Amino acid sequence: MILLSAQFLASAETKKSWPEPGAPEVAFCGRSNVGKSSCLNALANQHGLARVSRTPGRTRLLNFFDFKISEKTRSGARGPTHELRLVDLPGYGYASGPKSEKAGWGSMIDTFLTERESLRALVILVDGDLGPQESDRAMVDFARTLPHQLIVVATKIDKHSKSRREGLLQKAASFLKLDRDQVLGFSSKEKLGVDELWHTLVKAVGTP
Ligand SMILES: Nc1nc2c(ncn2[C@@H]2O[C@H](COP(=O)(O)OP(=O)(O)OP(=O)(O)O)[C@@H](O)[C@H]2O)c(=O)[nH]1
Ligand SMILES: [Mg+2]
Repeated sequence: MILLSAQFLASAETKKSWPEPGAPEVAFCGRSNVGKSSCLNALANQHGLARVSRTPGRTRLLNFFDFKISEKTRSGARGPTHELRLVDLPGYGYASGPKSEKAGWGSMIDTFLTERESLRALVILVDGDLGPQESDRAMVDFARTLPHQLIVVATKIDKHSKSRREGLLQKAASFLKLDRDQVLGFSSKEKLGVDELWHTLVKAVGTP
């Protein structure tokens, strides 16, 4: 894949403030601190597009980013171009913070996932170091009820030796009741899985 452009479009909280539908959208969801914003930055091949933090709960709004990407032909030339809008969501399962605010985030994510007409796919990121949690399994089960493509990304696999990664990904898939090939290993730190994820995203939104 050849990245042509990546830019921030808008932040939104309520349905009223969502940007007008444009390119097909992919929502990035997962527990706080799992590496959603870092994953978007890796896809954008830049550090500062989405805000990353060691403190969980950094992303508090829906953040929309517009991407243009071209496929690479066998000879390395530019193939068909795709436009995608990737949406960085606040994390679920953030333990601290006021209850009312937590409920607000939950409904902000829920409303977006169930009511956004231009949404085509859902990336659920799970911590490939820690392994998927009960909240991730619940999220995957919820995602199965939606009419969107589902992609699971296991982040931070750089924390494990190469020889252990395949076993971890198999375990994650079976815990989430998915086929092994539905789980992609990823590392923002070492830029592992970036091209594979791009191919999967383009396929999932099915743009010509
Ligand atoms: N080793 C390693 N650390 C990572 C990776 N991806 C993210 N991190 C670290 O994990 C922490 C959280 O990353 P974020 O990208 O901010 O996570 P997030 O899911 O967007 O978090 P919230 O916005 O709080 O929900 C940061 O300290 C990152 O540097 C990775 O692939 N490998
Ligand atoms: Mg974030």
